Amino acid sequence: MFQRVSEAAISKAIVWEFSRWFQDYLVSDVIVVGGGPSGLMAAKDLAEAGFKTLIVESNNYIGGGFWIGGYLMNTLTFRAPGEKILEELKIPYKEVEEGLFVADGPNACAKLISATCDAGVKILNMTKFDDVVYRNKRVEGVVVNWTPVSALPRQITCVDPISLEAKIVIDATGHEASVCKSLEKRNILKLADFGPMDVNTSEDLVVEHTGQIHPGLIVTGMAVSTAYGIARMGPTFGGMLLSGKKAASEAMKLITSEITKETSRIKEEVAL
Ligand code: 48H
Repeated sequence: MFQRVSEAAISKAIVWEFSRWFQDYLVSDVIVVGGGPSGLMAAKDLAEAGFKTLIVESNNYIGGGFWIGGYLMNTLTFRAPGEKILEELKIPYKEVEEGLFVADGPNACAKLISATCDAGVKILNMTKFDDVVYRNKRVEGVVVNWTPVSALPRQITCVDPISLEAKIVIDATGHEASVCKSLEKRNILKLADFGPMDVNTSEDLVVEHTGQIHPGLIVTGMAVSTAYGIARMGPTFGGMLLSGKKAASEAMKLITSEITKETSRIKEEVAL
C-alpha cells in the first residue's frame, strides 16, 4: 500500500527540511518568545501582514494556558469584545450572560494554532529562551538552547546556546516575563509583579500597557501584568488575544518607521 523508501531517506528528509527553514529564520523580522494565546495571536497577525515571524517555545506543545481554563476545567471564558476575535478565528462560542462568553479550550486552542501556522509563522518548540542579544542599547535577538539541556545534570550542561536575530522581540512568556527579567537582571529594566485578582480592571490595563518596554522589546499578555504590576484576571482570555493583536500592530509600526528612517538616510547619502 505505501511507497517503499529507505529509513535513511526519512532521516534525510527531516534533516534537510528542518535545516533549510531554520537557516532562513536565523534572522527574522520578529521573534515571539512564548506560544500562549497572546504570542500566537501576535505572531499570526504579523505573518498575515507579511512579516517573517518565528515563535520560540520551551514546551513540546504550543498554546500555553489556552488549552485549559481555570481549575483544570477546559472551558475558556471571554468578556466582550473578545468574542469578535473568536468570530475571526471561527471558534464556536456561547453567551452565558450579557457580554460573557464561553468556548471549548481544545477547539479554541487548536483553531488559534492552526490559523498561526496557516499564516506562515515558523515554530521552534522545545527551545528555551535563555538571554537577549543586546547591541546599541536595544534588544536585537534572543539566545536559545534546547529545553532538555536545562534538565541535564550540572556536570554535563556545558552546552553553549546559539543566537537568533530579529528587528523586534516580543516577550509573550506569561507570568514569567522571562525576556523582561533577563534585562532586569542587568539593571536595564525595573519590573513589578502581577497584582491580585481584579478582572474588571486588569484586562483593559493589560491591553493599554502592551507595547515597547525597551528599544527592540515589546511585552504582551500576562507578561504585561508582571512587568507593570497589573492585577491578574484569572481564566479569562479576551485580554490576552487583544493584547497579542496590539503587540503585532506595535511591532509593525516600529519596523515600518525604521524602514522609513533608513530609506531617507540612504536617499540623503545618495543626494550628497
Ligand atoms: C520559551 C517560554 C519560556 C522561555 C515561558 O502562560 P501563557 O499562556 O501566556 P499568555 O500571556 O499568552 O497567556 C496567559 C494565560 O494563559 C494566563 O495564564 C492567564 C490569563 N492568567 C491569569 C491569571 O490570573 O493567572 O503562555 C506562555 C508560553 C508558554 O507556552 C510557556 O511554555 C512559554 O511561554 N515560555 N518559552 N522560553 N524561557 N518561558
